[in-house]
Amino acid sequence: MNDLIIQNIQELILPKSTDRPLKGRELDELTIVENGTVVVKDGKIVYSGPHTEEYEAHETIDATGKVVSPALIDAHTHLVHGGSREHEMALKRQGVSYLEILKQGGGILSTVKATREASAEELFKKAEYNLLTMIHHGVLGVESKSGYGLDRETELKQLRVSHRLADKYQLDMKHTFLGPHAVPAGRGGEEFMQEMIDFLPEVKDYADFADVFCETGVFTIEESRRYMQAANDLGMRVKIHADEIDPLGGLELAIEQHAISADHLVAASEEGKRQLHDSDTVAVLLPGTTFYLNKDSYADARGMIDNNGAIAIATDFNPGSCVTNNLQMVMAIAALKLKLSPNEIWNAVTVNAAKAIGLDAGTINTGDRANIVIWHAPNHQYIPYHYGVNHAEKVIKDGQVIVDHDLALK
Ligand code: IZC
Ligand code: ZN
Repeated sequence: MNDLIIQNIQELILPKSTDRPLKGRELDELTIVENGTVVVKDGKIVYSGPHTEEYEAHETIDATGKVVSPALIDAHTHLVHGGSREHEMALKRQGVSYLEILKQGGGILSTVKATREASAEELFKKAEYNLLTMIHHGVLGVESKSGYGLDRETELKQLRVSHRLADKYQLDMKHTFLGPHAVPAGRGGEEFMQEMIDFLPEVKDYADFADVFCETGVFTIEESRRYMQAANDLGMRVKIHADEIDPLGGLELAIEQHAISADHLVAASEEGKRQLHDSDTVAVLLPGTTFYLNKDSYADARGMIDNNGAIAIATDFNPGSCVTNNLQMVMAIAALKLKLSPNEIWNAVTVNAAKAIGLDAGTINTGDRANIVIWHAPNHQYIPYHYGVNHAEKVIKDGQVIVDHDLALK
């Protein structure tokens, strides 16, 4: 006997199972079954496809008028951090830029101070609340970065908190070391970078990826290259915050270093975008950040897709440049500002997001882990359309309903 049948699904979204990220035109290909059925046993998908009465189960959920999809994956977050930066809103209103705030010792450096001062327990509680918010919004796969310590002790504190969350909730999580996230006050970039490189052999036991913020006034292309090479030599996969604000050639460096992903890419060069053609490096686009930084120009998602690039979309949730952990909101911004089609958006937050962080997730085909969302929405276009609110009605992890939103008032 099976455990669960989800029946009468108005639209069942089935991204393709694949070994490689979906690229170029493949991103617009998505199977959407009308009147679908999903069958689950022992936490795994037994069947997903057109309506059938062939299966029996202990429990049935009627999804008439609803959309069902794989649980979402948030492939870029700064989940574990101390404090918050609402005081920077006033500076932003006065036109002080993100990099200017950082230069004045604020921005990332103000979160570093708060994160150093917070106990592991305080960091855990805060990150747990934010993670639970993500889960309530339909996310069951998360990448979580360090980077607010800039010293051994605090970076490890953040990574341990991230692991504790993954263990407690048995989630698909990946942990990323982002030691070179900013240059601490009074230090030189090159010399601090060497300290982070020397730290890699120890950090390797705690982190799946090594990441770096390559940006004007932060780390140069040369410093980033040395770091990525050192991580690659140790057998760590690499990521890079690339071309977020200024076009430094971070995308080309990511491809050269076989990065699993290159993230941001708002200012990526034409040459970098051209090189995506023959690369499996996933361009992780973070349009919620462009929105929150009040920029006019967004990443050239269409150009990247035209060049046969692989793209994913993520929140970049962090206390400074993108203060939302609602990936559905970012799906709406991607529709409007990146001009992605609904199919491209769904692939970008499921299967391709999983590829960007080396997870085997984002699909609900036979044999897959039964991580599923039932959406209070009549069709798949509706979710990026009705923006800023939560459409996830039920979140199912390993076949168990762990979130069940009931709007009836108490
Ligand atoms: O705290 O500002 N861009 N790192 C690079 C960030 C944004 C996070 C932050
Ligand atoms: Zn980031």
